[in-house]
Amino acid sequence: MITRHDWTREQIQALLDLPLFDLLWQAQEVHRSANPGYRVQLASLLSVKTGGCEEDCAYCPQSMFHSSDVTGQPDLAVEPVLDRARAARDAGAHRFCMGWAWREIRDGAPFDSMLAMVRGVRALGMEACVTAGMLTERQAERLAEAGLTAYNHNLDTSPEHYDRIISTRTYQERLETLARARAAGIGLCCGGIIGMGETPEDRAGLLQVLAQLDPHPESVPINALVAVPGTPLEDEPPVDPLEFVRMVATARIVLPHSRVRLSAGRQQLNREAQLLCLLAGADSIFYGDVLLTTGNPDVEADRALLACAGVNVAERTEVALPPC
Ligand code: SAM
Ligand code: DTB
Ligand code: SF4
Repeated sequence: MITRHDWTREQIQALLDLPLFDLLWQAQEVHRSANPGYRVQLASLLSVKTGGCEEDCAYCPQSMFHSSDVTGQPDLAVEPVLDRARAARDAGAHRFCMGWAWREIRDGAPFDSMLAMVRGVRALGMEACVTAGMLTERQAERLAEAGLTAYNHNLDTSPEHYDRIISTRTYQERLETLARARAAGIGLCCGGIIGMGETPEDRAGLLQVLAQLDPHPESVPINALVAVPGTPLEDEPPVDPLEFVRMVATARIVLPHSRVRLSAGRQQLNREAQLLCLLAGADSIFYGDVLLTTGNPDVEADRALLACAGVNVAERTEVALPPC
């Protein structure tokens, strides 16, 4: 399976516009060839530092610019975070992702705690992912030394649509953060959100920029906007589930070896739409009743979902799935 970095926007747009069954057929061919077997990685999320963020991302309930109910909370300490990681592992998660509502990482005690959390999660035998805004070269190196598997920093949308969503941080700054994490040897988790008033060209534009990253991000979260009251996007209409399926399928074709993660917005998808996403090549879900601040399908429902389709969870995790 050839990995390409030269997809044109028109080519990606043409994929997004294919008759649905042709798109699904292509996506399945790519998925079965690049990632044999339908295996799904279970990733659990925890917000370590919640709310009070200095950025103005229009979708985010954690921004101090918005009047959502999420307010600044004290940071969680190392031990409670590792207790949660252990519980997630025992419930079958393979990856533990931790979020900080920061504009950027600053040196000091909270960063030292972050490093301890990364070391602790790795010692539990799980992949560790951190999302905490911008970082310096040295901070990236220290995270790499602590054993961080991946840094999550999303491009969110196309370069053209971006300025309508965020004014406090540029697209270029995001690309530079990604480059610093990559240079330190950390895997990249980078994706975006649909349902923020973007055009189909913007969706193609996001996937094009992701495909230009060389190597491709190992992990690509595809989020559907969770329209949280009090955020500027609170009145955006819900994403059509088949649009979500199309975005996942196209991501799979353009980024054949990346782990495509069904991320925010799964609560708005019924069982069949989620299965179509898996059929289209999604190979990870967030597993646990909350994402960072918003809801997610409960663990039992997710286990039943995978069991119904006979889908296995990713390699290391040995979870006995209940019968359908
Ligand atoms: N502050 C860090 C940052 O922005 O990189 C980390 C946390 S931030 C909440 C991580 C990602 O969650 C965002 O980049 C965005 O793609 C996604 N996200 C946040 N709020 C969302 C929402 N309401 N709906 C869908 N995705 C959302
Ligand atoms: C990503 O792209 N989606 C996850 C993860 N990366 C960190 C976060 C989704 C957050 C949804 C809104 C919330 O729960 O606050
Ligand atoms: Fe802050 Fe991240 Fe939310 Fe933007 S997405 S407001 S940077 S927590």
